[in-house]
Amino acid sequence: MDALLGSIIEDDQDGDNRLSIHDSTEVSDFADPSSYDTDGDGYITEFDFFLKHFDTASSPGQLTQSELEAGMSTLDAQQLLALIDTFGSPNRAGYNDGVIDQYDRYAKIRGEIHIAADVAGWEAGAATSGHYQDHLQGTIVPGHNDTPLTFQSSETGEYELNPEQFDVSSFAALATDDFLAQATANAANHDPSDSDSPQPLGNVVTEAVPFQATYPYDYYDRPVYENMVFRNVKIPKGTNALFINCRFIGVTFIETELDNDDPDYNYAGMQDATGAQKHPDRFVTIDGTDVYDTKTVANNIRFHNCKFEGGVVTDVPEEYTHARNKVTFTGNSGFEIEGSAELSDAEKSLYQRSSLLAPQYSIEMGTFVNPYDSTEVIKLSGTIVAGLIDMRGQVEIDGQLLTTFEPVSDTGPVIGDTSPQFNTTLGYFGAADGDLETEPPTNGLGVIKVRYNKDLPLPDGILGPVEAVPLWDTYFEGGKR
Ligand SMILES: [Ca+2]
Ligand SMILES: [Ca+2]
Ligand SMILES: [Ca+2]
Repeated sequence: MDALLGSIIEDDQDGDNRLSIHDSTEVSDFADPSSYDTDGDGYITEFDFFLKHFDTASSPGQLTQSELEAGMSTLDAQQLLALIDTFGSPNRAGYNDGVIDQYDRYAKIRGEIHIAADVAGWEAGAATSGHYQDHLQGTIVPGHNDTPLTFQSSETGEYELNPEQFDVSSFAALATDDFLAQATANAANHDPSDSDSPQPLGNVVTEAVPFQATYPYDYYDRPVYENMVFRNVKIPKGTNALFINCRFIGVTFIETELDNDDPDYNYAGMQDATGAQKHPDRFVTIDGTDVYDTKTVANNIRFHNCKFEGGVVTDVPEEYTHARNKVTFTGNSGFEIEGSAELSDAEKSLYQRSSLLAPQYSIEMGTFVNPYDSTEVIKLSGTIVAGLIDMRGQVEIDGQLLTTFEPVSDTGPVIGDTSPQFNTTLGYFGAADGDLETEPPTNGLGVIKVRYNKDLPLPDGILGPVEAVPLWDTYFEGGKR
């Protein structure tokens, strides 16, 4: 694999991180290039070496789970097989047939990558340095006649979305109902003999943030709301709740203080595992008042086993403050918009466009510890908007993912030259690989799929940019034609 990467760095001409056996420059290191093309797709890729490495005489040309187990744990083998065997369209050849073979042509990305920076910026930048391929690995398979990788892309500028471009006021206006009144009404239906009934108010749990992280940076005392139904609800600042097995209908609007650009905002009120204050001297000033605990004005929420027949929308604070403004989804949480009996057709299409609209929020999805637990599967559809997002375990997104936070050294929450620590994380990485929150679990890899749906309209509340394409044939002046 190291030799292949070396050849790609030296000889790949088009940036797709694979070597075409029909391009003599790309395969100049190989005496007999086609002999390395195990899957017969005309390219030498990681996948060819993977197929060859694990294949045995027991089922030539096909990798079974037991063949993979020669090089990894049973759970890793199970999940890697599932990941590669079930990517893409269920109608493709070789889909979910229980083996990995030439039909399961794994690629890291199918489509195009556009990068605003130039190559020199990547190769000389403090965050990366060296060859960009050391940091951007895996086969890219573009569509027919498309370009796999474009540096200095003007398209990234055209479609750049800043937090200021999101207007969530129409959603806030829909969330008319009082949170505590709804919670109190739910709790009134508590039946001590029925554990599925709404649980009484007043239960509190203390948990780490991020939840289950090996290296949490804060702890919260969360009020627990269990087995409840909420409708068009506005969750007030400072609620910091844990919702278990709750159903949310319509818009769930999460309020937070907008004035959060003080560098101490993340730190004021931060606690250690014993509950003691980590930075008792830090505070921020909001509307002329000194606030020593910003938990009281922000909202850090966890939804466990919750279903949403509608959208989750947050206020858009000035700055990204991941310790304070965070929404975490765990358990079997997901959106159930299409089949909802509660929503009108117009509401369904509204929330399908905007199932999660959290422009400056930190979003955490999935589990840090149970990558292959069937009770830990998150399913989302539509356009997901977050400040930054971390997805671990088993997550499926059918739609698209937009993140709004651009980390800049010594600006806002980014202390010093730590901008690479503010990233979107898909899957498990250890601290040595730059994920300072956790270490990979020992029991598997997880399966994350992001399937872009180009037909999906962007969510309401985006103020721009809009592209108008003239359809000349549809307009004519000057009488009969
Ligand atoms: Ca190539
Ligand atoms: Ca190949
Ligand atoms: Ca297969």
